[in-house]
Amino acid sequence: MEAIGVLMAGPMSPYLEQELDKRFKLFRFWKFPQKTEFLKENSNSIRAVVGYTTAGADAQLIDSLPGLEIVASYSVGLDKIDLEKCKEKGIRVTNTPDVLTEDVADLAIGLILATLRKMCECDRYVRSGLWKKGDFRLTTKFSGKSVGIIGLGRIGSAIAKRAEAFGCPISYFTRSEKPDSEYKYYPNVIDLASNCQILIVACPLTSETCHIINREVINALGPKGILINIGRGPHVDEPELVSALVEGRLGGAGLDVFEHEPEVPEQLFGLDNVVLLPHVGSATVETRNAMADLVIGNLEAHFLKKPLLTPVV
Ligand code: 8YV
Repeated sequence: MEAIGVLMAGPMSPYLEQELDKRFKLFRFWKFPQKTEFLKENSNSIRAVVGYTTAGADAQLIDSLPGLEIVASYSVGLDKIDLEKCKEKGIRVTNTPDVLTEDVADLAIGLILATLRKMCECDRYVRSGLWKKGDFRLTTKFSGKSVGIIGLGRIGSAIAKRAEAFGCPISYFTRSEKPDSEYKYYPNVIDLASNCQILIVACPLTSETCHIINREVINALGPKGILINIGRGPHVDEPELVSALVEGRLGGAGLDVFEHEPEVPEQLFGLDNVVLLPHVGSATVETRNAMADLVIGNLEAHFLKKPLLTPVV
C-alpha cells in the first residue's frame, strides 16, 4: 500500500502520523503553505484524506482531489466533512465512535464537579497561599441535582449513566423520543432547560443544532443553572453565553469547546463561575491511540476491499 497517497489534513497525532507513514505515501498538508501548488502537483495520487476537528474535508478540497475514495476522520464528530458531497461522489467516510465515549463522558462529569465545586479556583487558592488567611468559601453540591442532556446518543447515554450514579434525575431532548429510555423526554430545549439544574450539550453539530443554546435557553436555565458543553463550540451562541454569565443570568458554565477555537472570549477569563478546557474530551493516550488505530483499520479495510470498521457513508 506504500504507493497509495494519503493526505493528513493537520498535525492531529504523532502516533497516527508515524503509523500512516509506515503504510502509505503520506502527505502532511499543513507542511505545504502553498496549497494550490501542492494540490496541482499531488492531487492525482491522493486516494484518502485523514481529517479531524480542526481540518476536515470540505467541498473545495474534495473537488480538488479527483482520485479521492475515502475520508477517514480522526473524530466522532463529522461537522468538518461535507457528507453530502461525499455521498454525491461515492466517497466513503469513516469516524471514530465508541472508543472515545468513556473519556468524553468522564470529562463531562469532571466539568460538572469542577464548575460546581470550584475545583480549579480551589487549586489556585492553595497555590497562591490564600488558604493560610482563611478557608475557601462554600460551593454547590452536585449529587442529586437534576441533569438535562441534549442528545442521547453514545456519549449522552454514557453521561446519563454516570450522572445516575450521583443520584441525579435525568431528562433529555432529542429530535424524537427514545422509546427504550426511562429518562424524562422534553420535545423542546427550552422546556428541558427550565426543568433541569445542569444542562449538558452532547449532540452532533448540524445546521439544526447550531446555536441550540441561545438566549431563551440560557434564560430558561437561569441564574442557578449550569451549562456544560462537551459537544462543539457552535452549539452555543457564545456572545449570548458570555453576557448571561457576566450579568449573572446564568449560574455557571463548564466548557470544553468554543465557537472559534482556540480563541476563547477574554471576558470569561475573569469569571470564577466558569471552567475552561482546551477541547480535551478524548485527549488521553489510550483513547487517542485507539482513535488512530481505528483510522488506520478503516483505511486498510478500504484498500484491501474489506468491510469498513466504522462506516458513516
Ligand atoms: C477530536 C472530537 O477528534 O471526536 C471528536 O469529535 O471532538 C475529539 O475527539 C479530537 O480532539 C481530535 O481533534
